[in-house]
Order: sequence, then C-alpha cells, then structure tokens
Amino acid sequence: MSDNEVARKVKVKVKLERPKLYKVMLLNDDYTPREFVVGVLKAVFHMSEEAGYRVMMTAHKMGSCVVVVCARDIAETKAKEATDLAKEAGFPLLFTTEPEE
Ligand code: TYC
Repeated sequence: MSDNEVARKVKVKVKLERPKLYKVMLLNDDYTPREFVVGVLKAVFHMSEEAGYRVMMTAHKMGSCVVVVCARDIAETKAKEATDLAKEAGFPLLFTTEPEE
C-alpha cells in the first residue's frame, strides 16, 4: 500500500469548539442624555425607537443592559463604534463586551 492509500484510510475526527459568544453591554452614567443613548442604539445596533428606549431605560435603572449577543469580533467592533460616537459628542457613555457564560 502506498503512503497515499494509507493516508486516505486514516479517519480524522476534528472536534470543533463552538466559538464563544460575547455580550455587548450598555453602562449607565449620570451625564449622557437619554435621547443620545437611544440615538446610538438606533444608529449602531439598528434598533427601533421603542427597543432602544427600553434598553436605555433598563441600563438607566439597573446600571447596565445587554444590547446584543454575537461573535467576539462583531461585539468588539460595535462596542467601539458606539463608544467612539459618544466620545466624539463629548459624552462618557460606555459600551463594553464580555463573554457569555
Ligand atoms: N442616566 C442618564 C441620564 O439620566 C441616561 C443614560 C441611560 C445614560 C442609559 C447611559 O446607558 C445609559 N441622563
């Protein structure tokens, strides 16, 4: 048997780990106007006014709120985009990412 034939008969079982999902978190602060927060949620996360308002109010009352759960690179890009919009406008609004349990 040639090496090639042997190689063809070897069964390779590759176990792929499911990639971890990441949460984008919206953090409350005392300075960013509510309407601005809703505007960022609409612009960056494609939320409706109603969904954006609900998420903003949850962060306002509870201290933070999950915005979206997705792949790590998307979560990090979105969190930075949203935080940068606020920074450019002079607000301390923060979006962070964390792995899902
Ligand atoms: N707490 C802010 C205010 O009273 C509004 C706000 C809500 C800011 C949610 C950030 O994630 C936030 N103006």
